[in-house]
Order: sequence, then C-alpha cells, then structure tokens
Amino acid sequence: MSLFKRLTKSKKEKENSDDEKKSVAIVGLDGAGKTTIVKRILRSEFILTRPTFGVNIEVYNYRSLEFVVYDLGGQTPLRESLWEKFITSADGLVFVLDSADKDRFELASDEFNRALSYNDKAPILFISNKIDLENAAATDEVLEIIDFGELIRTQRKYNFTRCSALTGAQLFESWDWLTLELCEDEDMPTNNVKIQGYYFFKSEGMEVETTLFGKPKTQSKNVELFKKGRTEIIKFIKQMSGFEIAETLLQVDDKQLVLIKNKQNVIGLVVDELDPAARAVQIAKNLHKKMERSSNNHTAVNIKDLIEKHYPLDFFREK
Ligand code: G3D
Ligand code: MG
Repeated sequence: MSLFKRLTKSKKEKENSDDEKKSVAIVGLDGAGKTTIVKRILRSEFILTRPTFGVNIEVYNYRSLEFVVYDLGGQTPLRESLWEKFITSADGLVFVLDSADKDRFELASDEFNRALSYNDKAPILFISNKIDLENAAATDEVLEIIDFGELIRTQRKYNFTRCSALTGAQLFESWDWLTLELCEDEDMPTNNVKIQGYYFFKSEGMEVETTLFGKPKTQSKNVELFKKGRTEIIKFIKQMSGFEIAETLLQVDDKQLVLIKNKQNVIGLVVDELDPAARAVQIAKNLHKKMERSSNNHTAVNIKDLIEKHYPLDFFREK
C-alpha cells in the first residue's frame, strides 16, 4: 500500500482491524530536532526509513508503532494536503520546538495550532528541545508564544516537556508518557535502561537464579556488585515477608537495583544509575505478570528469554 493511502485510511477502517499499527506523527519546523529524537529513541538497529517521493517524510517502524516524521513550514499545496491527512489519522502527536530558535517561535506557534486543528483527539507530547543550548528559552518564554489554553479547555491529554535530544535529558520519560497513552507496555519503544542483569528469588527466600549480562570482562567487574545486590535482596525479603506485594529501589555502587516482590516471586533488575528507574520498575512488573501466566499454564520460561524477547532495546548488549 502506498504511504499516502496508508496515512489517509479512514478511522473506521482502523477500528476494525485489531492488529493495526498505531501511528505517531512527529512534526515541527525543520531543524527542531525531530530526526535526532526518533533516532535516539529507536536506535539504529530498529529503524526502517522510507524516503517518499520528494516530500520530506521519514517513516520508522518499531513493533506495533509507526513513527512518521514531517517537517512543517514552507508548505506547497501537495505537502499541505499530505500533512493534513497524516496528522488527522495519527494516534499520537509529537510537536518538537527548537527552544533556541526564538526568531521562528511565531511560525512554530502557527504550525502547532494548525496541527491541533487537524486532530482533536490524539494525545500530544510537546517537546521544547535543545535545552542544553545557552540561549534556550525557559518554559515561561515558550508558554508566552505557544498557547495551551485550548488543550486545557478541551481536557485534551497533553504533556509539555523540556528536553535535549543531544544529552537525552528528560527525553525517555516524556516518551514513556506518550507510549503508555498509546499502546500495550510490551510494545513500548521507550528504552535504553540497559538491564545489566537480574535476580530471581522465590518470595519465601529461595534463590532461583542470578544472571549477569555483558561480556566476561564486564561480568567479572560486576560480580562484587551483584553480591551486594544479593545481600540487599535477602534483607528485603526478610523485611517484607508479611507483605504480598512490595517494591523498592536501591542504590548499589553506581547502579540501581529495582526490586519487585509479588505473592510468588521476587525479581531484581540492575540498571545504570542514570537510567530511568521508572521504566525498569515497569519492566520488572511485566516480567512478574509473564512469569505468573506461564506458571498458570505450566510452561517453563526463563527471565532472560523474556527480557530478550520483549525488551530487546532494554537488554544490555556490549559492542
Ligand atoms: P529535524 O529532523 O527536525 O529537521 P534534526 O532536525 O534532527 O535534523 O536536527 C537539526 C540539528 O539540530 C542537528 O544538527 C542536530 O544534531 C541538532 N540537534 C537536535 N537536537 C538537539 C539538542 O537537543 N541539542 C542540540 N544542541 N542540538 C540538537 P546538525 O548540525 O547536524 O544540523
Ligand atoms: Mg529531519
């Protein structure tokens, strides 16, 4: 199917097909940082780009999500009708502003309002990008120009975030917000927590397994850390023995240990101290659910396989 047809498919058609991809339109003036943001989030191995008939559209796919990136401004009639259609059919909308490009704030504001006028349902993630730059506008400077009044009045789901695609600051958190609005957590392409390894205990304290990821050199570096983590888990299990559900986040050297306990099991994930722990918590909870499901079906599964299969971007792989 051509890109044009795919983008202009009617809403009705979408509702009728369960396996339909969710599409996210990522728009903003050229140079705002859209391509950088998508690449940073999806990482190159999961990207499929399809340049389309001379119009600057990039399409990226990741599982059940499709990201369509489009430069706004300088419209020709063809571009105009194309982008109207694809914004109208988008399930999620991301608007990227170059917060240091103050000369074009008015133009960006007009384009933002136009995008909103084409789609009155999709949740909106507004990214004020490039905050690492010295002359980046503060939030109130942006809000003077960009009007969120309509979004508030209509109780539209939206999220305003200041971030830097360059440093990654705040980027993954805001992306989590959008993808949680749009899809099953298993399909979330929010990533880069790089799980370094995990612990798996029975909730009464029996150790089932501990696995370290990475090359042998990294693993041997992490052995001590994992020993400390194990001690922390045993403490946690003792403290929480009266509770069916408990969770905590611990600092172990320069790593974070996310510990989640349910009725049967305790799962501990180790991630870097700078990685988004909320994401690791979400993953641990999902792993619990998957373990539960498989034990109900009497099928044997292993956490490592689950992580590799469902969280390929979160899995720590050394080059
Ligand atoms: P676009 O896809 O919206 O047109 P790009 O924008 O992603 O191509 O980014 C345009 C330029 O801005 C790129 O620089 C890119 O590296 C830079 N950029 C993107 N995000 C940030 C950020 O958060 N901070 C800073 N400082 N720069 C950023 P080049 O030099 O390649 O044109
Ligand atoms: Mg681009």
